[in-house]
Amino acid sequence: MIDFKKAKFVLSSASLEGCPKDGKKEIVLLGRSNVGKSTLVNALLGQGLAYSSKTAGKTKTLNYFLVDGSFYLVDAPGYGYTAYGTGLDKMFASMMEDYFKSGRASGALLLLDSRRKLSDDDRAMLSLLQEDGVPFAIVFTKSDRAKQSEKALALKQLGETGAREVIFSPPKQGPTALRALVASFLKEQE
Ligand SMILES: Nc1nc2c(ncn2[C@@H]2O[C@H](COP(=O)(O)OP(=O)(O)OP(=O)(O)O)[C@@H](O)[C@H]2O)c(=O)[nH]1
Ligand SMILES: [Mg+2]
Repeated sequence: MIDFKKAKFVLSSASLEGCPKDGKKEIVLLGRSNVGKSTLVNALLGQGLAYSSKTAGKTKTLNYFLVDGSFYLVDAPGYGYTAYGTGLDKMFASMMEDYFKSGRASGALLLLDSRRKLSDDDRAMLSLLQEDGVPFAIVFTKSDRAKQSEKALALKQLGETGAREVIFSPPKQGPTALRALVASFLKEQE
């Protein structure tokens, strides 16, 4: 059993070179800016280690959290945030492409807003995950703010993605299902 609450922040890096080199497995959180990645990291870890903000573009680096001394949860910057012009998104795209090519990710959680249509960037990220064969699950965030009809629509637009599982967050039963999902990605790669 992984003790998710036994977690610590390890490092931030804006490039692959600065990422940990100890070969521990990694689960990465992906999604547009402000979708709730850092918030989900904190929910998984049961503590406020990752910085979340009302303002989009808060996370600007790959942030590594070591969980129970055994694997890394990686909080990534969001895409689709244009306040810096397209430069940031280009940087994000090349950094994440490098990241996937490196084969570092044992699994990914792709976060989508329960109330919004899939953006072109969301679709591009789905394609990237599929092409690179990274096992992934979809987490629909902000479901506490979504109407039933919006949730139904969110599911409908997914189609065939090859996602392992689709979870609405925050889940009613707390982080248990999300933790089990992360554990299943790690187990598979043993
Ligand atoms: N109601 C509600 N608000 C949420 C949820 N998840 C995140 N938020 C809020 O959404 C805002 C953005 O959350 P973050 O976790 O910072 O988003 P992020 O994806 O890390 O954003 P970037 O770092 O900019 O890429 C914050 O104000 C959170 O409190 C949720 O499930 N429900
Ligand atoms: Mg963030």
